[in-house]
Amino acid sequence: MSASMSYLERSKLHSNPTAKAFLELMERKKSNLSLAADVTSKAALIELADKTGPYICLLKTHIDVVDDFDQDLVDQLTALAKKHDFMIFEDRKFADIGNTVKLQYSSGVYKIASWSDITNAHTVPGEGIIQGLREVGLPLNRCLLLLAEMSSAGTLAKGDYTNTTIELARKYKDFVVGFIAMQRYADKEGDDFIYMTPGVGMDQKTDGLGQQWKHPREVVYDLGCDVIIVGRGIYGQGRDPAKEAKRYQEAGWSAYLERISK
Ligand code: S5P
Repeated sequence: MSASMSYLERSKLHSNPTAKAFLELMERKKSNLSLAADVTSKAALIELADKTGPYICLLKTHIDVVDDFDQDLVDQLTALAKKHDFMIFEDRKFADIGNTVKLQYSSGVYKIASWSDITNAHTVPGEGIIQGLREVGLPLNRCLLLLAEMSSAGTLAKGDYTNTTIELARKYKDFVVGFIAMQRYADKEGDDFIYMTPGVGMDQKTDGLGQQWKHPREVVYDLGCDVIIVGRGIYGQGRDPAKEAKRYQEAGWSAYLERISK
C-alpha cells in the first residue's frame, strides 16, 4: 500500500475484521489520535475517556496501573467506546514464551482478550509469542501490533531486530496488523501495516526519563505513520484534556490530509 492511500481505501485491503473496522472508524470520525490514558484510578480513567472520547479513534490503556481495577471499569470503558465510537488498545507489551502469553492474554485479573480490540507484543522471544497470542486472539477477532521500534532514548529495538520484526509481521498477517514504530518502512507487495507512533507532543521535547516527543506533523506527514499516540500532552498537569485532544486530533488529521494529497 502507499502512504498516499486513504484509511478507507486501506480498510478494504485487510482481512482482519478489527483492522478493517478500525480504519473505517478513523475515516468516519476524522481522527488518527490515540489517547495514552496512563492514570491510576478508575474514576480518572473513565473521566478522561469520556472527555476525550469525541476526538479519539483509540483509547490506549495500561490497565495494570489502575489501583482500583474491577470488571465494572471494563464495562464502563466498553460502554464509552460504543458511545463515542472508539476502539480499545491495552498496551500490554507481552514479552514471554507462547504458552505463558496465552495465559496472560486470556486469564488472570485482567482477561485482556475479553475486552481489548488491539494489543501489542515485543518480538524478543521469537515467533512463538505471536503464535501463542494468535491462538487466543484470532477466534475473538482481535489483532496485534508488534513493537518494531520504541520512542525512548537508547532503545535496543533497531536494525536487524526491527527488520526481523517486520518479517514476522508479514508471516502472521491475519493477526499482526501493524507496528509500534517511529517511521513507516518500505512496503513489499501485499503489505498494509498500520503504524502507531508514541512519543508525540507539541509543547515539550523530553520528560527527563528518556521519552522523546515529536510533533504530529512530523510523525504523520514526514515519517508516514498512521496513528499518533499522545498521553501527557493531553492530560498533563494544568491541561484541559478535551481541549488538548481536539488540538491533537486537528493536527493529526490535517497532517494526514496533507499526506494523502501529496
Ligand atoms: O516506544 C514506546 C511504545 C509505547 S506503546 N514508547 C511509548 O511511550 N509507548 C507508550 O506511549 C507509553 O507506554 C505511554 O503509555 C505512551 C506515551 O505517553 P506520553 O505521556 O509520553 O505521551
